[in-house]
Amino acid sequence: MLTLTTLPYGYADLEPHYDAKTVEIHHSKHHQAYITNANNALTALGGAWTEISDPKAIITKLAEIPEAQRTVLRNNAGGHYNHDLFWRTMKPGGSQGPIGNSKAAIEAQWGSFDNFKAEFKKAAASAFGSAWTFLNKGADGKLFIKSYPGHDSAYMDGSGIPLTVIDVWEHAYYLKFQNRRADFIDTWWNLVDWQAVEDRFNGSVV
Ligand code: MN3
Repeated sequence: MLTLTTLPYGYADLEPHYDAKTVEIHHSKHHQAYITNANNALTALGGAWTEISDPKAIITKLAEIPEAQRTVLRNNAGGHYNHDLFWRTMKPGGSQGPIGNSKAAIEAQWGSFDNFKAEFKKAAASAFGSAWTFLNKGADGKLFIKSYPGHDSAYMDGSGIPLTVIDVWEHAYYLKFQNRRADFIDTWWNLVDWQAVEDRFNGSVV
């Protein structure tokens, strides 16, 4: 069964960029609800399905899931995975910017970090409704920015490996930013853990 990941920082530790109340509700209520819903679906399937503890084992094999629970697991195991990635690629105080191989790949793809940020912000700001915007490493090794609806990701269509992600569902920012999603995106850059992105780019953490 899936379990809620303990955050590697306290709820208030992403302040002043990400407020403690939103982080607490987002993790302990929203993220937890996806896990509860996914576990209910795994229980309904029974057998070996209840032994799965890694959401990636679900979202990379959706076609193998019996149809009766496929959509609920797509939405909720996807929600668990995406939130984990969101939490794990932020850190208190953030970091200076891209490093190493992922930095070189960003510059090769977009010319500069600033150009990449502008393209990423454009994608995240314009993603319709409840969505996530990812930086992915494609199967060909090239980086790409893509927004996905609901809790989908590149793992679901096999197009690549997610490196980092911003949650732009309203619950991710509404308490502090209300309708100003663009301001939340601007603020999120202050928290991105580029060492974590580099580790994922290099394949040491997927
Ligand atoms: Mn969320």
